[in-house]
Amino acid sequence: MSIDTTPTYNLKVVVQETGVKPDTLRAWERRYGLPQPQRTSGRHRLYSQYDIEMIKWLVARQLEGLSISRSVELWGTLLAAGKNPLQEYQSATPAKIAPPAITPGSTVDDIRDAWLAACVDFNEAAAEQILMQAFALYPPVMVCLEVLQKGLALMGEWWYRNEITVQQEHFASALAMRRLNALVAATPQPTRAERIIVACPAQEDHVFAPLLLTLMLRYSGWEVIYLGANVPLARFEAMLQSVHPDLVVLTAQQLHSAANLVQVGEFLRQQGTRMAFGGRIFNQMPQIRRRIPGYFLGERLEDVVRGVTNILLHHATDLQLEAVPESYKFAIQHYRQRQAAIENHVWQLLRKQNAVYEHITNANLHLSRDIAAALQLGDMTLLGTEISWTEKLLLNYSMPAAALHDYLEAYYQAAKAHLDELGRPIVGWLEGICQNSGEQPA
Ligand code: B12
Repeated sequence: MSIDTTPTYNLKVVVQETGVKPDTLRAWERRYGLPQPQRTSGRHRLYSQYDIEMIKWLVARQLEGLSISRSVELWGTLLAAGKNPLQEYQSATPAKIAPPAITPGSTVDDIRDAWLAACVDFNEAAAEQILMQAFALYPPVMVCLEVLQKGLALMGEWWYRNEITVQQEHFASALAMRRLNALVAATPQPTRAERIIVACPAQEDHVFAPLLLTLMLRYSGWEVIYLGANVPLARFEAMLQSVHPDLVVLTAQQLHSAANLVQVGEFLRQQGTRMAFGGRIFNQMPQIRRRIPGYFLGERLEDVVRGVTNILLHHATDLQLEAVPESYKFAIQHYRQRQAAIENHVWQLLRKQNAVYEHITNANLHLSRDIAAALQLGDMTLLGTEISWTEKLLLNYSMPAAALHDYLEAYYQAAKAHLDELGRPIVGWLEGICQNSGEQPA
């Protein structure tokens, strides 16, 4: 079946048909020579049905993850091989092309709003098309920061407030990750001599930040070895010996994963390798920065390149570390030995109140991780922030906060029964929190 090549349609029709912005179409024509519409006597563009199908084809390839330049190249390769690209890839063309959500003059804020709306609707075609237009208008790092990162932070906030479901949040983060992965995969070869490892510490699954900073550092010319989520300390030595990094950058968004940086930082220091770090939790709890044996890179991802340059090229100043009290170190060991007995005791106490098994298991997992983290970071009051976060979450989801208080009371009784004087920081903190919660109206 041959498609009509008669110049028939003006730019407005093509925009309506394909959803691609006029600026983007003109940019493709200028940069890649595709499509090449005829002109009217008044120099206005006139497109054929074939041009429209070609544009839709290019859009479909981008939705599959190709860059526009690769899509154009693929078009040319197929033609050169005597094939018809429109037939070769017909089945992959999306059934539904979203209407243009972005108009000339759209700001990044408008683009973020449109992307979020498409994600909330589970409309992948629209979300991808909006991103494609955003990347045609703005530099990649700017789109990642202004649309994806800020968009994900908003999604997280809306989930917390029970305004969207966990499925909507997962959908958006999956789309953002896919796009970021494709950008990272297409980064150029390094131009600088230094080599950087980027990773999340153990128990940290949030990989958007480390992946984005991998992109930014590679764009700045460094060689980056990206390790992804949840990297254990075990066998790190072997990696250091084979890779010889100039810097290890670790990102943590939560309290317990931030605490894991203490051990990694100490290990790297012994090995003579520098470590730098950052992440949401260090902005929320600035006091923990001084416990981590590494360089704090700043509060924003935009600060990372400057921070790394400072460490690698201008030899950053010595670290200002604050030691954790010895009593806390003993408390951790003691708590770990007794943790199973405490949790068993909690279960015995709450079983009588018909508590839900999954809730108790979950609560034990989170509280024990946070207690260990607070001890490692030398400040039991850090736990207060985590408890308030959980209280508000329960409130937002109309769940009884009383269940949390009952659980903490049971944990306090169990800890008192199983911990001796070495566990004083833990029992003391639990005692304080139970007394305070008793004073508050339920
Ligand atoms: C997507 C997401 C997930 C995805 C992650 C997918 C993936 N492949 O990465 C999944 C579903 C796996 C997930 C899981 C969980 N998540 Co989550 N998640 C998010 C969400 C929505 C976005 C995360 C993200 O990528 N943000 C992008 C970053 C870059 O944005 P940002 O933090 O605003 O970044 C700014 C600064 O923090 C800073 N920054 C961040 N990193 C770095 C690094 C450096 C070096 C520097 C300098 C600066 C910097 O720069 C930015 C400003 O320029 C956040 C919400 C949020 N606000 O981030 C919640 C959030 C981080 N998650 C949260 C929670 C609770 C969880 C879970 C515990 C949920 C559960 N019950 O299982 C698990 C924990 C998993 C684990 N073990 O790590 C909470 C954490 C709260 C807390 N008290 O710790 C958040 C904050 C949601 C909320 N509003 O409460 N999550």
